[in-house]
This record gives sequence, C-alpha cells and structure tokens, in this order.
Amino acid sequence: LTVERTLVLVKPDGVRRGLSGEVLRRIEAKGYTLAAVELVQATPELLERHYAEHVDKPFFRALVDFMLSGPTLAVVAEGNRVIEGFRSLAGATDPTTAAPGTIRGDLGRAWDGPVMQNIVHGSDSPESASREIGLWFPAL
Ligand code: YYY
Ligand code: MG
Repeated sequence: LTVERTLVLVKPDGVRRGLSGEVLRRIEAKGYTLAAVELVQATPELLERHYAEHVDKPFFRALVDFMLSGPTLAVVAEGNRVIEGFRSLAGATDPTTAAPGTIRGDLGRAWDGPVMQNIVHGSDSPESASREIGLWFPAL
C-alpha cells in the first residue's frame, strides 16, 4: 500500500452551487477518508503561493479573482494512491472535454467566466500535496 494525503479544494463555484457535499460524497464513496475539512476565504497571498507555477500565465489574474470570489472548502483526503486517484475522479482540466462520470465532466462549466470553473483542485504530485497541505492547513 502507498497511503498518501492530497489537498482537494472545492473552489468558489462549487461551494456557491451547493456542490461541496457532492464532492465529499464522491471522495468517500471511492473509499478515501477525510483527514481535515475547513471552509476558507482565500487571500491573494495564499493564492500566489498555491498557484506559484502559474504566476506568469495569461490567465493568472483572472484565476486569482475567481478564487477570491467566495469561500473555498479545503479538504485533506487520505488513502492508497489518493493523489493520482483524486485527479482521476476530478477529470481533465477543461470541463467541456472532461469525461462524463468525473467531477469536472459532470458538473464543471467552462463558459461562466474568463477562467474554467471546474469545481475542484487536486494536488498533482507528492511534492505538491505536501506543499499545498502546508499552505491551506498550517497546523497539520
Ligand atoms: O491542475 P489543474 O487544475 O487541472 O490545471 P492547471 O493547469 O494546474 O491550471 C490551474 C487552473 O487554472 C485550472 O484548474 C483552471 C485554470 N486554467 C484556465 O482557466 N485556463 C487555462 N488555459 C489553464 C488553467
Ligand atoms: Mg494544477
């Protein structure tokens, strides 16, 4: 077994649309466990660190504005290969082409604003997971 932890965010679009419970349900239905859950109003400083790899991208400002538009549900999920496993549950970045059956494919909307409103974030590697969990849950 390779028990890991990953950072999942239900982004402001998901929280606004009442989909937090649906995301948690899918995580738990898969067999992962919830190690921490907290509703957080992000700050520009937190988002610049969280999305550090994207600071020079053309969509960065719009992404930060979107992530500041309401509260985010921050979640630490735990389980065997959960980092890869949650990315698989989430589906591809673009909701238009994300496979049906995935969170983004079933629920995301690519057309509601200047950035893709794709409901969730999931860490993409063990290094990202440990860095991102430290940002959103400094006490863990
Ligand atoms: O890891 P993931 O969320 O699937 O995608 P990233 O390439 O890391 O981009 C982060 C975030 O930025 C993405 O979830 C939506 C938004 N975004 C966008 O709106 N337009 C792009 N061309 C690329 C990313
Ligand atoms: Mg990413």
